[in-house]
Amino acid sequence: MDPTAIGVTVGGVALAIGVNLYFFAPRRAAVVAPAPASGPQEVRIVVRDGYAPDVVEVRAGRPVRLVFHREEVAGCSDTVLLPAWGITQRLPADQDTAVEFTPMTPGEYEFTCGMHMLRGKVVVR
Ligand SMILES: [Cu+2]
Repeated sequence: MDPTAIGVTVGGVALAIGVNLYFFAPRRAAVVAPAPASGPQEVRIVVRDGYAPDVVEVRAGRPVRLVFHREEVAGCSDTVLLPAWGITQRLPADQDTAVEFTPMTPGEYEFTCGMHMLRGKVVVR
């Protein structure tokens, strides 16, 4: 390959990586819940065309409180399911709704909307 072809190839690859980072990285960045000396590890999650953040990292053996704030009226995001902890919770629009549980076993646990289209996960460490 001549230098121009190499330049175009490298540029194209860099652009592809950049586009992927732009679209996927922000939503995949895990938020690590602060672990206070007492009280639950709390994380706020905005619900609008998905969950933001959609990956939440918490510590095992301590209570967790996820506060969902649903910023949309339509769609099936009106219910969130955390099957690992037997939680099915309605999320009224434009307000905070908290769910609480205590994860005991490290692993990755999915949470979804009522029809399993919107997805997020709790990473327990
Ligand atoms: Cu859904």
